[in-house]
Amino acid sequence: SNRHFFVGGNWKCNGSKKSIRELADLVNGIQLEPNSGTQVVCAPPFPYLDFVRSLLKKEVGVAAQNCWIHGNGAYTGEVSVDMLLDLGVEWVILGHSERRHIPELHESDETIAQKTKRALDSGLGVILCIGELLQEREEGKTLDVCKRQLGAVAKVVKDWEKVVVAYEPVWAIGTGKVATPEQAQEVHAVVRKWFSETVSPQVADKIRIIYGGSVNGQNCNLLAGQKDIDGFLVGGASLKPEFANIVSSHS
Ligand code: G2H
Repeated sequence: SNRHFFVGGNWKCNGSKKSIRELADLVNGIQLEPNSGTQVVCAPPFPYLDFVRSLLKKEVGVAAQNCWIHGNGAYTGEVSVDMLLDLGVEWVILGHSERRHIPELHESDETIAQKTKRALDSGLGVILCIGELLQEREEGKTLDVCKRQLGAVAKVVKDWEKVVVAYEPVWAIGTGKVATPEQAQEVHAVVRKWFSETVSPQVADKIRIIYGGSVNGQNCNLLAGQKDIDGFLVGGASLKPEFANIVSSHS
């Protein structure tokens, strides 16, 4: 395809100034094949965004892991899209399953859709995460759940140019139980078809659909070889040297 491969490192709630300095060195040292077009983005916790933007070479993007649904104002404890832009942050991860499903957070489809709209309207790129719980997969609801999560966003977002969709089956996240290439490809193909039918064939052809959930240096190559897998969102392995192998898995 003509879609540029996209690899995000979701550092989640991890890191210190010391460990992050080392990780930035590692990411800066990744040699991308000239003309590969592969896009690499790192997502540190909020307090380290400015530090990480200053450490990483400019070809590597920086993403926040969340953003506030409204603008600046009397919203104690929140971080606005304007602040992210001011720091030179280019992307935000929204709808991560941890934000959807951790009981203390419990973000709804509608909240995630409104955050996505605000981020896109301000010029940020959005890594929009979708995916089913184990129980939903066992009940045969995987595709319905993904379509419902995307549908909420499609109600308020018309321009998908700066969206990357991350399919992350919740049962595969941080469990070491990676989806098989066939399982992932099946969902990615249905998601692309959904875009073709619901948004437009042009958007379906262009949009990157990346896979997340226990991706590592061993399993990345077969996944990357699937027709509709355009990259990865990497958690645990993005904190380790094998992140370099994952970035290079697309050959
Ligand atoms: C899924 C993924 C990164 P991990 O959450 O978004 O994490 O690779 O640790 O399963």
